[in-house]
Amino acid sequence: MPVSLPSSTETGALGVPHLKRMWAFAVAARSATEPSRPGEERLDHQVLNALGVGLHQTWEYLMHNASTFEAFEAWIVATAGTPDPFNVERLRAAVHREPCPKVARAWLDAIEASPPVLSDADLAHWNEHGYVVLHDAITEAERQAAVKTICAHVGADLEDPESWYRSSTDRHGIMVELIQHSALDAARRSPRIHKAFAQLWGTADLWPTADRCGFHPPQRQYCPFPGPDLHWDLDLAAPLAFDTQGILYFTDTPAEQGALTVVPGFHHKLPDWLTTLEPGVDPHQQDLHALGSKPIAGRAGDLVIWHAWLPHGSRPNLGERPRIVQYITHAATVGMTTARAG
Ligand SMILES: O=C(O)CCC(=O)C(=O)O
Repeated sequence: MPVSLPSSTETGALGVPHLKRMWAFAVAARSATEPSRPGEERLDHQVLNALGVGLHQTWEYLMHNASTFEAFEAWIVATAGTPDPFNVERLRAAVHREPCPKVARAWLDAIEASPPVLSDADLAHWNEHGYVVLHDAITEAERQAAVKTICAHVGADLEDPESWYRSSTDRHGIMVELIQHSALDAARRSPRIHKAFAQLWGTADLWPTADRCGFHPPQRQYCPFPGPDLHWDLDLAAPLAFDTQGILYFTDTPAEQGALTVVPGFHHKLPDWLTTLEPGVDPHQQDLHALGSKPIAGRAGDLVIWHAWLPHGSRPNLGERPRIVQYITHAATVGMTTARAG
């Protein structure tokens, strides 16, 4: 018997659209009666970003807890605070396919009218190579606060290499499950970063992601590189849609210090390349480095933005210092048509 899910417009005590539908989907999926919801992942993600909760964090909770919808709403408030009414109203309008609320529209118009932060040369580089570096994406004080916060969270003292390898339930390889912190909100709220993504998407009507951080110490004999090696975070079997990803370096990151690695220019090639694979062959199992991978070195405060169609990953840290980062991108409001660069 197919499970019927509530409409995205149905809300609970928090007044947040789509949340009840996500919860009902998770409950059905837990009892192995997963209803089909093609193409809803972007809306899921938009709602979670607006609430400041992470995607993995939320599904982890939903798949193991959340016996009632009220419990799910209470978990959101306990995890990320009471939803910001500005975001809730913006979300509500988007889900109801209504024009953006006036106050939000004025804020987005101001971002669109602000001077570009990516030059014509940056945009030409983006078009050709599929990645671009925004220097001084955050202030020095914000960078220092983020380093302090991440180090404290993983128990690392930058002057004591022994302390860089402490295990914790929040550390998954080089990823750190730290999302809700004011030191990380600085980048999410930054008009400079918002503007860079607005230039690439062709609209400021975007949502910053509530994503995690990274702490990637130098490789040791008993702490080998855990990955991720080159991959995509896309469903390559589904129609390909434009998307961006980003990594904010909080420390100087020379190429050998575990820098983000991409295959430049592959956004031009991916659709054709996929058609060259025999049916049933997994694109991820190919030698993606052989496509021409390149580490993207950067300075502390650089934000590297890449086209989601590029194979990308990290690499072993063969340097002397840990690489410390925040993952952040902006995604367009679901249903919006955009005039993006490239
Ligand atoms: O941390 C890195 O360098 C790679 C990040 C990555 O693979 C991802 O965000 O999907």
